[in-house]
Amino acid sequence: MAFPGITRALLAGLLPAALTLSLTTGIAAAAAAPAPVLVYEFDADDVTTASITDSSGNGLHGELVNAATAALVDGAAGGHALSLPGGAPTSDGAYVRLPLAAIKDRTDLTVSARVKWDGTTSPWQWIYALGKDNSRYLFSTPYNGDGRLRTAVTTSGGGAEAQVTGYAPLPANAWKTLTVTLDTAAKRITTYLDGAAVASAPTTITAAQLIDASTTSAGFIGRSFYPDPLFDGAIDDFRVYAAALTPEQVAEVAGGTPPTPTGLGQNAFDVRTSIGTAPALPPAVRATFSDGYDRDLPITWPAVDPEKYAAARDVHRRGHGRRPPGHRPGHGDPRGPARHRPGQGHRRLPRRRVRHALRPVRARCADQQPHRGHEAAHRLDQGPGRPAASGGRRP
Ligand SMILES: [Ca+2]
Repeated sequence: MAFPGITRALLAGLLPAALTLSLTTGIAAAAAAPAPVLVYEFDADDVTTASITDSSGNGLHGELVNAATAALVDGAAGGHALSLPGGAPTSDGAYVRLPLAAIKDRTDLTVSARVKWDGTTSPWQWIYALGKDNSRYLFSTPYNGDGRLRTAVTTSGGGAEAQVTGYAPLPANAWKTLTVTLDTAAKRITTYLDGAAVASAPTTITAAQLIDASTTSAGFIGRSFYPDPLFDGAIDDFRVYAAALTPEQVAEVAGGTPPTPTGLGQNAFDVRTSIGTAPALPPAVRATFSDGYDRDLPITWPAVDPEKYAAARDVHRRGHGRRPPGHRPGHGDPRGPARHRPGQGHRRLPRRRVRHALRPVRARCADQQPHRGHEAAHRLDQGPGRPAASGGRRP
């Protein structure tokens, strides 16, 4: 075509996609979870010894720092849990230092703990910190700067974090099982709450990259690598696995029946793309769950037939090869995704063509019932140059 840049700009349209969430066969029978490399149950511990017993058999005992301010309290399921007082990082609040072998030479990782956060909303209390320092770490906080549950991993400081964020804080004053998997095969980090995935993010970081040759500890329970407040609450059944547990294994470790989705927060999506570029279909949809904590439900989309987003090219190849004055090609346009901008040159083109090219059509869930293990089908059967589907609206 004569002016591919123009074409890309003008034909950027909202591709319709019909999203169908379909019931799949459900959760497969769980293969037994691998043995953890570190388990702190606190049941047999005496905080005056300043040592936390690893019951995994691997001897990865923890060091209880500022032990005088720690206490043993009732555990999540009988026995004891470790209560930490919180407070300023410069205070004498207790925390646990983890032995280096917990993460040294590991690739995949799962961290799981039962957590009873006291609900003090000073942000960025880290439940645990795995890694070297404030450049290389993996952590979870019940309450970030936006008041939300947050897990993040980085090897280049805070600006390079892969972040997994919940829709609310970790529920406080109740035992909750928080599990994080670092899956280097899937290249994802995922946070689970009580055995059900909250959200995930892409990352290529491995456990081994969280430390280097000069690192002497695997990090902490109850303390951040930054000067953040100490964790205020109780911890029980703290586990590290040298593997990324499957969703079924995470649910098994959490115990009980995981919360289930009860409704979708959104059942329609606007999908916009440039001609010739596969549309970025939403990877997940916010859903309500039976425990009252919203989570992301991932959507698995099949590949989109390239013809579906290439067809509209013909519309503007006919009679619109002249570059409008003042127009800047949409590809690489610093103003963001190409779309019609009145008064910036597109108006010189026949209005009907432009309007049709940019008519938005909403993607819909044909089945609004959320399902665990959901897959989605899309239907891109309505080019931008044709009338919008029911529910469509103009920009
Ligand atoms: Ca316990």
